[in-house]
Amino acid sequence: MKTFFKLTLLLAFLVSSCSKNEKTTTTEVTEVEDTYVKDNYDKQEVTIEMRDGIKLHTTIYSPKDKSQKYPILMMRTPYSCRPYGENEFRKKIGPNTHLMKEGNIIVYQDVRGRWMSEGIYDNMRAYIPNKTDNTQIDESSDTYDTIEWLVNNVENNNGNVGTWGISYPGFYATYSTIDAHPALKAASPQACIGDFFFDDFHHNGAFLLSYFRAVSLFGTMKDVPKDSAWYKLPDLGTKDQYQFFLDAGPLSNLNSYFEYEKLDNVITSKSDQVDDVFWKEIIDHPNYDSVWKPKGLIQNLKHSKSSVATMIVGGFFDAEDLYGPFETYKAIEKNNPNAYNTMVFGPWDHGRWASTREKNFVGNYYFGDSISLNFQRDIETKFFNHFLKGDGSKNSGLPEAYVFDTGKKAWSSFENWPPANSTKQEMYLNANQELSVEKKGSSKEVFISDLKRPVPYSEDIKTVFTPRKYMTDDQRFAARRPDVLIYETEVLTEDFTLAGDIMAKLKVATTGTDADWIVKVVDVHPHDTEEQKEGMQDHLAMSNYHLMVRSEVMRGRFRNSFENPEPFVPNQKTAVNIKLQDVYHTFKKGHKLQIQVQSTWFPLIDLNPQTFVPNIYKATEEDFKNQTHTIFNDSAIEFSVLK
Ligand code: PG9
Repeated sequence: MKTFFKLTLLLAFLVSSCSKNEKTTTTEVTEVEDTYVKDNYDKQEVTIEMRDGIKLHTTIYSPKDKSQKYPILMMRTPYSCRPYGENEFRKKIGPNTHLMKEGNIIVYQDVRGRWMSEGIYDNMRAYIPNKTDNTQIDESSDTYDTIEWLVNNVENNNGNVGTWGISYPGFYATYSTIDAHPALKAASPQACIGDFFFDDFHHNGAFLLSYFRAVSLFGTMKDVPKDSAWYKLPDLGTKDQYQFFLDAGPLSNLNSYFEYEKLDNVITSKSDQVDDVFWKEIIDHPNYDSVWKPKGLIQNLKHSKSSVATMIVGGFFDAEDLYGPFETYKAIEKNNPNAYNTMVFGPWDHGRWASTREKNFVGNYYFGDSISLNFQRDIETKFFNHFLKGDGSKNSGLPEAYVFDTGKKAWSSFENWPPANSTKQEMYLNANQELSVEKKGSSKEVFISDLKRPVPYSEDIKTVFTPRKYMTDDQRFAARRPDVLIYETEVLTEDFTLAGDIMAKLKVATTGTDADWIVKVVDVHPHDTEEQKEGMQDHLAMSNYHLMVRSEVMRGRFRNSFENPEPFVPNQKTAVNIKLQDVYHTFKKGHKLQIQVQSTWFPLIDLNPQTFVPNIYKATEEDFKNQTHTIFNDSAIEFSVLK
């Protein structure tokens, strides 16, 4: 967006938000009677025919008050429009209760192949550019055909459409901007998946074993509409997922969980190994290849229409989709510099900005009151009203980048993200656990990576559907292990703010021929901290709390290419660069900045055999070997520092 507009927006927002800092009371927005929707909205269930003849189930909630026309707000979802039945009503509808109470036409749609819609599902269905006939369909064409039907058939609509969604629904909201229907005026992709090789199921090629139970939710395919679940989540029979997966050994030992007894109307992968279509994709395609690449949406944002105003929303502690929202915002900025494209990143875990709770925590860590509630009232509602009910100009009164400093616990508005006054600064991983701007002599640290005792990613004994809380967990349990190297600054004598991404430029060696490298950025709190302890697990204390601010893994075989993995040469010094997603965090005076480096992170991610094999998903017990790893002190961490 042009600088003039950015300055205007920033000024307008600062004025408006100063006047609106009054505390949102819980009663103001969250006391919604269970029957509010039923009392104030009519419900229709229709099937909308797509250009190739497939019919998609669509639920329409329209305000009973017909005294005015309303825009259409739509969420397309793989998670169901439930409850089904025209006399069954959701308790809340729309992005938030303000937009529900003001009156909008709220639409939910089961995407192709899911729940009550016809067709066959395809995870992250690849975009087809330059379609030549009606048999060529994707989520862009399905959205276009749906909007065309809605604006021509739903009574009392004002001709403007908005899309929104969190996570997978966020992916469909991003998709709606590609070859967008002219009635689409606004889209808010939130925690939007960008690419399954970097979001959710994989991080830089490592498989998120912590997503194991989620695979079947998306890999059990059906070919008829279903109003109840046709899939089942594997029951591991224990709360101790660390022990379960450690005992399970190689991933191929888990295939049996994806052999489904014959289920009606279920399409299987017809393979000799597994029935689950998605699990077969995962285990047969360990590299970033012709299966994963076309499914990545970021590359296709050059086809986004600049006529659609976008507000990308994410949480700095989102364990599921961080790559997606950051890369979606940056890709639209790059491809459509004149589009209205903004971002909001707050102190949230996955989707928490939709919460109506007064107090905002992520795991053990407290960030403040009414953060989500104020976002819903002052940002999200304003965005949609401006573009769907207002003049739709670029003068929305909202900032370009509205981001929460997770150290200071306060919002900032920037004209760009990353901020123009954020500059790169390197710090070296020196001897004596010292992290400092100068490289001191020549040294190295060595540790044994023992695959029978991998570093836990969390102290919690819990079998998850997907990971969440660990993103702000205290990292002292790891810092005190011999196979986790730590490097930290002196106690800071002044505030030190990071704003932007972090690049770990490691120089490593291993006695093996493959290895994973994990880097964590930790805010070490003073022993006498005043930080709030409320809501913290009993075995923890804020005194000396090691708050994880950011973390990431690089599966070493992919260090030079995600398409073509390479072994390490044993004992040869090798460069491994790991990009850690953006942060906005002030390490306050009296705190320390700590870097942790390790090679296992279990069972967040699967175990690397530490010997190079063609496909880790098909590795055997014999491939898994303990190795000794080395980190040299010309390893540097490049920070984006706000001056
Ligand atoms: N991105 C989230 C997810 C995707 C696939 C499996 C499990 C979770 C989400 O849609 O919530």
